[in-house]
Amino acid sequence: MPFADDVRAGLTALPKTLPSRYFYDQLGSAIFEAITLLPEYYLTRAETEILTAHADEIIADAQPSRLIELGSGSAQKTRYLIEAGLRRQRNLDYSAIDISQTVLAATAKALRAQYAGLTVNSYQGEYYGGLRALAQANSRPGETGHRALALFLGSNIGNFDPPEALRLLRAIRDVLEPGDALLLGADLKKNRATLEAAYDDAIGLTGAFNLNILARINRELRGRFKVRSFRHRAVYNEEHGRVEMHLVSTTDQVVAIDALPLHVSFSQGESIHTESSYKFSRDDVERLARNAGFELQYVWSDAEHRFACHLLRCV
Ligand code: AVJ
Repeated sequence: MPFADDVRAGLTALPKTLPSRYFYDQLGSAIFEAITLLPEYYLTRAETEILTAHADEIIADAQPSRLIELGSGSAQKTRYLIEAGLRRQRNLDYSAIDISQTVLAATAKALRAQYAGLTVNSYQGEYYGGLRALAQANSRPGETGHRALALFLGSNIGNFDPPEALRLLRAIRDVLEPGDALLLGADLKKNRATLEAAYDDAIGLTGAFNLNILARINRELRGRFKVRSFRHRAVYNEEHGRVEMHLVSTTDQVVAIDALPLHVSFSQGESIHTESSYKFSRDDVERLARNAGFELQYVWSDAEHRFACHLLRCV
């Protein structure tokens, strides 16, 4: 079981780590949805502002007859692009890749009911598996003139270390053709106070989001974490250009995880690194794009220049 294997690997490593993709069980996904409403968590609002203002322009540049979204979730922000696409042409294909079958089914149902000209295809899986399934379903040798626009929004790219981000963009590039494009949403580098507040909010939702990974280990792997004996820490690591989230042990303790089985020792102040959320400059995105086989063509930003959407053209 991947969760068990990854928990074992992360908690026996030094320093200790847990992969941030395991935040998103049913409770974690609900907490994340709530985080997007926090005053401190500006990312979702800034990206929505960009898509509200520029969807028609983005669609005019990309001219897609097909949208392919990685990590679609409820596809709330995607609707601006779907509606712009359907203003340009009567019919549009939408392929959604998401880890959650429940979310995919609900999103597909809602989108089909709302948009008559929209064909919805769902691919359940993690990004790489979803891209592979999509590529297999869409081997259309010889077909031309049907441009695709891939969507990777929300600064979800930020959770990948640079080599992994490059590998993922290359995998996206591999399912696209020259002339197709990728719209990449990325949170921008900015002052420490704004970044740290976004990941350490006043009412403690982000702390709950972080601690839930320990509660999930307790639920799914018969872990015996005393969740109250860890505290949430968020810090901007400027050298690496990333906000790090940690869970810090407030005491010396040994935690059993019965389903593995495993005993994990913590000293007081020792941390588990649970998430990196990379922040980008325009040059960072340009370099990443070029190395993955894209060319940075346009950048749209919100009024306060906190967040940017980048149109990357396949070369
Ligand atoms: C969904 C990965 C973009 O890194 O900002 C929110 C997740 N972590 N608060 C981010 C998250 C802490 C979020 N992403």
